[in-house]
Amino acid sequence: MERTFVMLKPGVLQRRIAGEVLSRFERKGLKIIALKIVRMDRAMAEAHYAEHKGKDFYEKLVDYTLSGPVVAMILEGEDAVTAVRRMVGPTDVQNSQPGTIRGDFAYRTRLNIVHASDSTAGAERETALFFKPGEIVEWEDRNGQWY
Ligand code: 3AN
Repeated sequence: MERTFVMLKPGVLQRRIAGEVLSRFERKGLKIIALKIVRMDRAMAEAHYAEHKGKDFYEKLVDYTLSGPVVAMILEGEDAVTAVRRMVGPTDVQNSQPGTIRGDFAYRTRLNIVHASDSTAGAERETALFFKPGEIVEWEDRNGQWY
């Protein structure tokens, strides 16, 4: 089963909408196998957003990421990377349809509330940055026939 990494950005805890966002992934049928609140340090934020270093929004993006704790998680499901990206919606919030997480909760692209891995390789890299192997809990899915 495929795994993906998701991070709810600092605005989510500030706005008290972590439960609402998390419940969307659960309702869809994705399985939470790791979950924690993390206060990232600068090295971690820079590693996470290394591909954007040098872009005009990079410094503000890193500052925003460091402005408060984030909620990090690993979700499992069939084609989880693509499924979660579809639920999250496009990066540019002006293109995010209502019904997507960004479309429903975000007004600014830089504050687009959620990060989700864009590939299985990305998911593995980001998972390693946030989680130790012992923090990932594999559990038996007794409702598997529903999903
Ligand atoms: P995504 O998060 O959809 O994979 P990326 O990886 O291109 O998008 O961008 C990472 C983060 O950088 C976005 N979540 C967003 O917060 C910020 N970002 C990307 N493009 C812009 C932009 N043009 N202006 C401001 N912030 C941006």
